[in-house]
Amino acid sequence: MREFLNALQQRILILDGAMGTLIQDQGLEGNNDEFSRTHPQVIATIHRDYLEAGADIIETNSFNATRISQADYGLEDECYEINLAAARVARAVADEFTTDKWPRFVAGSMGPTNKTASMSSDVSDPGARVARYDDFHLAYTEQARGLIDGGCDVLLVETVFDTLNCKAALHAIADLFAELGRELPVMVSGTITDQSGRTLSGQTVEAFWSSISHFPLAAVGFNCALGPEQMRPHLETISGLATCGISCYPNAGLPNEFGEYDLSPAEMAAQVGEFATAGFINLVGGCCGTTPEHIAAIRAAVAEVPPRVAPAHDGLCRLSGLEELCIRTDSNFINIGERCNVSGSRRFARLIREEKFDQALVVARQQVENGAQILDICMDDGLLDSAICMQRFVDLLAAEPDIIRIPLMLDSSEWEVIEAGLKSVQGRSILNSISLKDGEEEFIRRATIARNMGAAVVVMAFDPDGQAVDVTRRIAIVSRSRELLLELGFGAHEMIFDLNVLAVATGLEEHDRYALSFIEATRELCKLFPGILISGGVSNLSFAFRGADHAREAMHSVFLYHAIKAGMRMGIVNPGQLAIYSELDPEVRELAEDVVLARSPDAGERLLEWVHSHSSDPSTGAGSATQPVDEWRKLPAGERLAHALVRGNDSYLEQDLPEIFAEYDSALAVIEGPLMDGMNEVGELFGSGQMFLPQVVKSARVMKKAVAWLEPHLAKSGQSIQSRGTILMATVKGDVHDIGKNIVGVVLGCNGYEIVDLGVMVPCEKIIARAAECNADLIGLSGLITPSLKEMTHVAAELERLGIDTPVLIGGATTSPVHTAVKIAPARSGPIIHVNDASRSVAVVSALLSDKAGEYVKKNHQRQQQLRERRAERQAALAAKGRSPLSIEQARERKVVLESKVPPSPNFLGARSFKQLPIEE
Ligand code: THG
Repeated sequence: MREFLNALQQRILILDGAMGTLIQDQGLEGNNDEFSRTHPQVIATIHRDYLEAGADIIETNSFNATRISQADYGLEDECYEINLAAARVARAVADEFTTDKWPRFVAGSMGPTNKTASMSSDVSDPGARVARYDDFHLAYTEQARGLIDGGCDVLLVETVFDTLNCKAALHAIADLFAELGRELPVMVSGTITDQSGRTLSGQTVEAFWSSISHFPLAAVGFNCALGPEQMRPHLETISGLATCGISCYPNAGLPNEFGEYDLSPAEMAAQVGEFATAGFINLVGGCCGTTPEHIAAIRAAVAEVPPRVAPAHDGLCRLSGLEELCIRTDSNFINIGERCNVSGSRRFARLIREEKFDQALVVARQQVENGAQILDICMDDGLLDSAICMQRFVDLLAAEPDIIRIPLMLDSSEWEVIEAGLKSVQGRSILNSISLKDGEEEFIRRATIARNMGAAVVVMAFDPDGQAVDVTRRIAIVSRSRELLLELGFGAHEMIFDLNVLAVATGLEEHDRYALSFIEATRELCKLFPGILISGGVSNLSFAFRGADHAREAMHSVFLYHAIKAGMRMGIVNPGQLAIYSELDPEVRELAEDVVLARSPDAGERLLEWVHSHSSDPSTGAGSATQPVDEWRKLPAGERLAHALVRGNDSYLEQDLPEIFAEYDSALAVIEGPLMDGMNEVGELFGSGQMFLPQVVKSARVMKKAVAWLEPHLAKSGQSIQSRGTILMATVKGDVHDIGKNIVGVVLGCNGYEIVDLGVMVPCEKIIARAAECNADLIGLSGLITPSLKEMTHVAAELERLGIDTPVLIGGATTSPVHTAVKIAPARSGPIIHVNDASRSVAVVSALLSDKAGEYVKKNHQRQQQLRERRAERQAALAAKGRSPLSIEQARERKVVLESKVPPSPNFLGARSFKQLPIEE
């Protein structure tokens, strides 16, 4: 390796010329690669001719020796041997010529195969592929192994017409090097197919380079398809970018009308000689139509010219689809489109669920049209086969040049899903995300795969203790992750740090400073690590205002205004819904700014009031100026209390409670009557989008006050608030998200339940052990990411195994009634209840802990049974349309029935010899 790299530094190295035409000249035709085994002397002679002409490097006769190409000859299982033979022939000849002063090198030729990984093989299905990443990985592993074992000095992945094929080859080579514990220099040579200046698969030169630049290449360049003249501009471009050597081996001109190449050795040498003086090249040779005479002439032309000196890396983040996206230091904020996310867009989720991928592509296109520069793709949903959906969608995107022009961000909490995406894109994508939450070893493992697959990474500010929510922890986690990535060989431009944009104005005071500390941490990190790429999921910020789009837009705009000033470089946003800070209505801007910058404790509430006073829907006007203030005071006492609860208004409690208590005559009756009615109404209003999270929390606080007032009366009648029940809550193992769980905890706590909160990343055993210890009446499992759904099912199964029938509540962003019914509930016989959101928790919990619990559980069970049946029907209907695979039973039912069960017997058994007859007979 060192010898080769030294030589590359010292002079322009000469590659050989065409092999195929010379083989034909020897009267051989057919499977060229097989001639290394059947006619090694012919191949050796060709190598000798090129070495005599002055080549420093000869290429093995193995261009098509992969199982993909050799399948045409039925030789797919012979590829290792074919490559081994090719390398041995070349090695032996190169050794004949090598002297101390002039080493000759063998480059193992690895062609593109005859298949393409990123283009469809079927006109009626743009997502179809005859060969995929894993097929290429396997084929190239075998090839590289044979070439290395046969004694090659260099590996040359060449004539790359589809960058995805090439990425699979580089990945295979990296894995093989790791296995062998030894490395060879690796070179890549792409092919710009025609005057379009793009590869066959549609990439520009810049995009091509960015897609493979993750690999520490010895050289990159172009060969085939073009003559030197047509290749020049592309060489100039890549020469200005690539931080490794540049190779070039053009055809001897463009083919004439007979398909022959006319450029004479002298003409060709003059043209490539000029590349050398222009300082474009480090290696030069010839492709189709070139002969040993061409190589000799080229050698003479460049002999005295010093090799090109590669530029140092400019430290800029370069991503790509079909085109390059270079994030320059002075680039504007980079918009990453958030809408192709099944958990972030109801519309997109429906389209994917119904397999309407063509319409899902429209969602992608709209974002590009609205200015997205990167597309985030997320298929995380408990009821989808997310990896398949990811692969399918990305494969389809590949056929939409107006969309796939931009880079992708593959967003999943499941590694296989991200991998499925990465294996389908030729461009340089962003992997979203890795984090320290599962420890450093796992972080390193995943980062290494990301690197071998050529992806930039988003690093979330998580660790085993959870999400970083303050400045100090954000900085500590980012610094440590950054250090680990640098050790792994990542450049600073290949890592993007996500500092956790979390929901503010939820009604919980501890969330108030989440945005402000994001902004502060951004500012600090930019000082510590100039040029650091900081990102975040902007729409998370306003989850508490779901349904109030104007307030959300204002919050996003204000947040971005400050975060960008602090140094935030990119963000996941809805590009069609970005308001401009200076054009915001000053009133709402001020309110949103109070919220985002935590400028006053009642900021959230005031923004809420603004939402209500600007709502066209009068039912939303809770507590707002549109509602005549004292109208509700005329209602009967019980209804007044419910109303106060719904409005989160505690100013009349003192006045109303004695009257109500007198009327109902029992504290419990008040709680279970008007108060519960109120909480149920809260649940309904929230569920239908007419109420927002902070109001739910406010209602819960009014509840708490009311219950506190009633408590002495409860005690007097032998009842007590403490006896309302103990609820154990935990975010399950593997998940660090806890904002939702904490809100539910507060809401239930306000309602007199004792909450035992085990925190985040809680293993199943701990949940079960602690539930027994604290004698929990209910167990609440929370989670935001899809792997948590499996973990919840696991907890359910464990409870079943141990014979524990404590009811389990399921909640969190990716959970759903259907998933709970179909996947979690069947894991146990005890009750599993899905709780849609915080506002529903009180109603569910009180029902479960009342004397009507049995009935409630039965109803829940029936409802889940219905959901399961409905889903089974829907699946069957989809299957009937042939859009999703049948079950194995169904498939067996439909098996082909052969007419005769008796196979015909052969005419004879055993060996028989034939007398060879003359051909005329
Ligand atoms: N960091 C990183 N990746 C992320 C996030 C992050 N990926 C997912 C998420 N967070 C960013 N994406 C979204 C997408 C949509 C919404 C929020 C964040 C959203 N959607 C509307 C809602 O839920 O109210 C959906 C409305 C509709 O159905 O159309 O808010 O932080 N690295």
